[in-house]
Amino acid sequence: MKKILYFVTFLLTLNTAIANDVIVENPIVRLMPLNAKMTAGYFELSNKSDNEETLIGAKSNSFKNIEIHESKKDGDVMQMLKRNSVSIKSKSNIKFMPMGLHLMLMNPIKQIEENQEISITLIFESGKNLDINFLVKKMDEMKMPKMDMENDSQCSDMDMGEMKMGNMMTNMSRPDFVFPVGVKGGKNMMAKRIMFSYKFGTMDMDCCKDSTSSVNNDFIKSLGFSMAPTDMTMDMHMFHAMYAYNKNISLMAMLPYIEKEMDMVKLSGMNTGRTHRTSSRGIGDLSITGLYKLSGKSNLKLSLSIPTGEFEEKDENMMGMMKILPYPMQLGSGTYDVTLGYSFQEIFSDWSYGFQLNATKRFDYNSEDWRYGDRREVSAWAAKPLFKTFSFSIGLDIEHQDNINGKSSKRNNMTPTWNEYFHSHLRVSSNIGLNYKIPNSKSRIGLQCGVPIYEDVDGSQMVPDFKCNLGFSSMM
Ligand SMILES: [Cu+2]
Repeated sequence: MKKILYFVTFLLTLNTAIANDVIVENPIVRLMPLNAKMTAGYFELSNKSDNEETLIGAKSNSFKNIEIHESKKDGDVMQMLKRNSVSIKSKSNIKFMPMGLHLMLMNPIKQIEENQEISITLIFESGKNLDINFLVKKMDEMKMPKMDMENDSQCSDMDMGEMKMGNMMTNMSRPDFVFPVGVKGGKNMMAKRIMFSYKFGTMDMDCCKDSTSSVNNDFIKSLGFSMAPTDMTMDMHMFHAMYAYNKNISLMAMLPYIEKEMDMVKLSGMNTGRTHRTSSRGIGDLSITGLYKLSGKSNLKLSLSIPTGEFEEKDENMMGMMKILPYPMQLGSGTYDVTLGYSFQEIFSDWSYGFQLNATKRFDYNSEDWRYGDRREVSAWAAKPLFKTFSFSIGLDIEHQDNINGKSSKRNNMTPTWNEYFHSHLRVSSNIGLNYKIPNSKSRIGLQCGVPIYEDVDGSQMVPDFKCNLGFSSMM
């Protein structure tokens, strides 16, 4: 059988060798698994003529689309880049082979079979067309390296999620390719890609801590306050759109819709012991973000927060009068703020890890003469794919928030939530998460929940007892 095969190959080679002064040898197509959307073609090109020849493309009745690609190493990940042409100097030859130049054969018209012959026409700039019979061969012996296709600017016409070629599973199809959903900002995408996502974040806070210890209402009363918060929930619906201008620069816009609720209790005076609920809802601050890819593993983020959120939300107080709500119940900052971020992610064959640093600087006061304090955050995580579609992650978040600067003229002294010096905190939380990559789609779902494990706060503050984020994203 093998001999026949060699003979057939020999005949094919002979057949193509006599066609021209450009000679194609060993044309083979890698056998692909059932239902795969793409495979690769390899051959050797010799230019026996006195002129340079330039290969500018290929076509076939067996594939809807063929591109010339070159695999290149970027860090430890292979990338495939589209080549518009490949020139072969006079009296020289060039090899199309695994991990190098190849014909990317996309969207087969029908399933190809081992030892089948496939006719592919190589198109040259000189007007020369060579019809070559490629032989379909199994190529298991050639291990393909992992490919980081999401970083590739050009392989964009195919459904990457469905790409299965030999031993190759792309990093991009891994559930842990994207950051855990609670990590802000994201990764650069392939050029011209658009992604929409929706994230729901919820946080529940209880009262209170002072420095590192829990304190009760009597303690808050002893500080001279006549009211104390007892419970607060914050729900955020975040709508993101992201566009990759090119493979290095992506732009992102995010608008949150925020709902807040705070329960208070009267500690002294009239109505002692009476509870009261206030709420606020509406859009928060719009953020416009640019991501700049530094390498296959890291990017820089520059984000501008635009004060579209209300910072003078009102609700009825215990006496039924409309009053401005305290700082934590506001929806926006009222200021233009800048966040600088850095993300890093390393993907190994069976796990991945990453971290993100964010620093938010607020330069100006809002029209009520106050501003939220600056903020620094670190998020780190390790993730492990459990199945092809699921990954599990554990993570640690550290946040450091400064006190409020300035004072609202409408503040009062009744509750610690109105105290500008009761906002600074250092908080460490641990979290767990799940990423799910919806099979045969470009959509993902993520869930991440965390609890604080260490807190050091200035004054008496509410502290979260848990937070969760649930996200859905889809690439166009
Ligand atoms: Cu390719």
